[in-house]
Amino acid sequence: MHIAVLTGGIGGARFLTGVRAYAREVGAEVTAIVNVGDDVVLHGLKICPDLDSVLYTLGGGADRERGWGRADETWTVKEELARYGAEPTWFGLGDRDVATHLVRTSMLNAGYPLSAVTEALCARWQPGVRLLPATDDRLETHAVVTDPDADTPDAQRAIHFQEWWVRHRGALPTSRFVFVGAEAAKPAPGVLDALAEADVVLLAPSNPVVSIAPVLAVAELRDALVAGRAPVVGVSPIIGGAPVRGMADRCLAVLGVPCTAAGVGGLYGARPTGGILDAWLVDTTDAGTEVEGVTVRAAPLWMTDEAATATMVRTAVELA
Ligand code: GDP
Ligand code: FO1
Ligand code: CA
Repeated sequence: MHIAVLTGGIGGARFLTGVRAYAREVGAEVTAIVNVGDDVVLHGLKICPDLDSVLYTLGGGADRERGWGRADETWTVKEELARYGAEPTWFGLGDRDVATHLVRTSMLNAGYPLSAVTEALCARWQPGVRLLPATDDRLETHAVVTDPDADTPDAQRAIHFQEWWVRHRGALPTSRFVFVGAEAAKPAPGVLDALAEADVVLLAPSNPVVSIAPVLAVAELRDALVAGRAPVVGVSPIIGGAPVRGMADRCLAVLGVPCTAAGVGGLYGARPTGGILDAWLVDTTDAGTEVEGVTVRAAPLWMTDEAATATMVRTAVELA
């Protein structure tokens, strides 16, 4: 059996530990197709937060509390950069993490595509699943915000997702998100094959607006998902009307979508009517949720540990 998973960072990484455990039980192969919309170049270094969250989590090197970056991290580079006044000071690169960005940036500068670089990083971390960036091409999430510091009131400008998320904590008046480069972006090598070979496609309980939507913004990827033979099963990141962690509520508000399991299910939509879902897994708290044209099932969706998460994955696969 082949399982393909569309995923973002922290929530997706945790979900993938359960997918990996389930896959080991049943002898399945797993390909994770990871969001790159969060990626950014800072201090000359290419940083891929979602790929790294997945890599470190599956490789046993993640900081469990923080969710992003390395365990046992130190911050000398960050302190020294601040002493130079090197901007941005609002984004912290840990010393261990910097090594990853140095290796990645050197390889990219030498001409390797991101997918090849990711494969090289996996040689160290042995994540136990195949990790593919959604695309090797430039695809950056930007937020169109009303700039509080602008001379003209109501002046809109687009800022990088990291500035919106980390610096402003998603609190600026925001009219929309744009996925810069998405029109021209092609799926990375292996992505279309993974979708074609998949017996089931799972949407991790990742942020639908800024983790899953940028992946689906790659038109050929979305088309392959929609036209594919594999059933598509989504897992809700929203439980009882709130995100389990993070700011999905702020992201959904920008789209005018209710922060509920039904709201996110409706945003993804049913495959026969232009959406992507065949089935939608919601938490037991949200039992009774209905999404038009989609099979909805309720099961415990708290990813408290690997075993609970693997059980949740089994339910999702069986729902297919
Ligand atoms: P990010 O890219 O680092 O923001 O991480 P993702 O987009 O992959 O995942 C973030 C989402 O994971 C958030 O919207 C959370 O609500 C969701 N999430 C985190 N923990 C859990 C959990 O235990 N259960 C469920 N269902 N969702 C979770
Ligand atoms: N998130 C923060 O809130 N503050 C940071 O300083 C920060 C640094 C950082 C460095 C590397 C990395 O891979 C991720 C980092 N994150 C940081 C997390 C990241 O900005 C977001 O959580 C994700 O992009 C949302 O998926
Ligand atoms: Ca993300």
